[in-house]
Amino acid sequence: MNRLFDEHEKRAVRSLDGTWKFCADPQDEGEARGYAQGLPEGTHVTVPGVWNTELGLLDYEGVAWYEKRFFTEGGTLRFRFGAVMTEAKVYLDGEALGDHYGGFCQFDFVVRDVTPGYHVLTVRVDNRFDARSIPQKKVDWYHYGGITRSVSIERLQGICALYQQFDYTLSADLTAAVCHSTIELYNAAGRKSKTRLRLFVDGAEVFAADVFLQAGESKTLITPDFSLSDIRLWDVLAPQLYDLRVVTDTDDLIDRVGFRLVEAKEGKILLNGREIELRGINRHEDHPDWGMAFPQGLMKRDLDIVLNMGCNTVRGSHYPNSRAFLDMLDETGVLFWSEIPIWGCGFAPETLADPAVIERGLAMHREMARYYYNHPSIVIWGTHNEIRSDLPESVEMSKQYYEYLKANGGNRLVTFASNMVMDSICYAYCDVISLNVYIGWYGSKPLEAWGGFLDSFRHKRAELGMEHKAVVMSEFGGAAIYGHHTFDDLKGTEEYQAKLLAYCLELFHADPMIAGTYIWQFCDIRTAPQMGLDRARSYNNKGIVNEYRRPKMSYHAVKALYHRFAKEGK
Ligand code: ADA
Repeated sequence: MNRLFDEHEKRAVRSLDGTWKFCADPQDEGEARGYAQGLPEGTHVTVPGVWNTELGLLDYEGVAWYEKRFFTEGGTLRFRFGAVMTEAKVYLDGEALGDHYGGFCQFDFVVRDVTPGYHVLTVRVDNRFDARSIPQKKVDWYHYGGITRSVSIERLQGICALYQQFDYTLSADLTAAVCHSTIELYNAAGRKSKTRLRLFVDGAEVFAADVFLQAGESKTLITPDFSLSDIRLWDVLAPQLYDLRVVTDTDDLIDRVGFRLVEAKEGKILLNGREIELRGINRHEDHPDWGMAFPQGLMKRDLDIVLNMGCNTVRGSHYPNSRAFLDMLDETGVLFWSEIPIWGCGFAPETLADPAVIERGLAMHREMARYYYNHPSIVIWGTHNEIRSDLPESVEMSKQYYEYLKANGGNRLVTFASNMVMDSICYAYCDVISLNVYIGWYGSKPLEAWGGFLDSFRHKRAELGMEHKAVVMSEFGGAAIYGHHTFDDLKGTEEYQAKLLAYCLELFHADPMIAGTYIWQFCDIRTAPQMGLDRARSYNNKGIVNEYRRPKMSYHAVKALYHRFAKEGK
């Protein structure tokens, strides 16, 4: 399932996870052949999953069809997909329900008057690229295909609560909050209906009203402000979650919220009024046997490793992560940076300036901000990664995304990961400056060049009049092939990687300009030569654990340092 807890007690939810019929469609003729009504041939695969882990399909890029037969008691049904990579067209008994673009966010379709009995759900999945794809074909990870997160059917009855966004403002002393909630209602019944709508926070009723809706009507209701006192703050490694429950006569929607305040002031990042040093790591959701379709046990294992290492934050490079993982972070008090898959190296300047591409990325930000809004763990939104932010073509995109997230993203800092360190013209569009720098790995500069780099950037920041903006080292690191050791200081060995990371971390920790670090990267990840990058083993080997989560020397080096930094403070 996509969450760690049941989102409904009243609403009937049927999981469609499990075995689905599957058929690759390399000639893209399934529509003409009537696959929407049901697949005539094919094998079986597991959903959630990626097709690339099926034998013979590792590098299949194209169209594929999925089919699931299910039983329902009928009525109004909501078909909910956790994520489909990359484009999905969904059909019920051959009738198109709609489509969705973008591989990392949830979407759903509501269908009325479904008859009781058996039905066929088919999904046409397309993971090909075009000129406006996000991401573009060239990426430094593996471009999988498939239904990668859970699918479920919800049976909607009467007036239902389909969505809730919870907003709050904390008092200056952080002990009280003024809150309101935005609730989207839908009448699934075939006639005008009335319900008693109630909102509970941690079991206490904070709002109630009678609501009337016509058959099939949708309505957004914003509750009046209400106050909560004696707030238990959600904090780093000290999470306090409040249960949120919207209840109607026939339906309910359960979520959670945590009260915390994140700020960037005077070159520092503050959580709940205290300066925090981000001790982080970049993590791709990738595993050789599962691709991006992570079972929860594996997410938990990754999180255990991250916590054991002394991290207090994870960057979800380079796309919105599974909500079950975010639930785990909410529950453990680990901070999260969430971004959309605009991975700059693949984008030509004219593509970045293309209004259709900007709009497609904005739609992804809208979805991310909407569905991830209530997660307290998300404290940073990332607008894009390593685009040519030194060029005027990047300005409009940066500006629009920044302004959108500031207005609609809740209490979060907005940033972008810049590799145009000295030359970016987009630093106006971030609250925190984030730098991706690979001194000691790419190019010929030795590790000792880091000190000079930090000083140059300090001057640059002053020159830009941005000394009030905190600086985060959002990427740095180097590759090590697991098990490769020498007596010499060779790039590619575990020894060199451990030395590089320890050198950088000590330097950044001692530098008052640097508010935090995200090591590149958590685990070795699969890459694909045909996507334009040629990596040893066809893996990006900069993980501090390998792809099976076996620790390299650097893991132990980072662990010792991050635990020491946690004790020392910045
Ligand atoms: C970039 C990029 C990462 C990864 C890294 C590397 O900074 O953002 O996704 O490709 O470089 O390993 O070179």
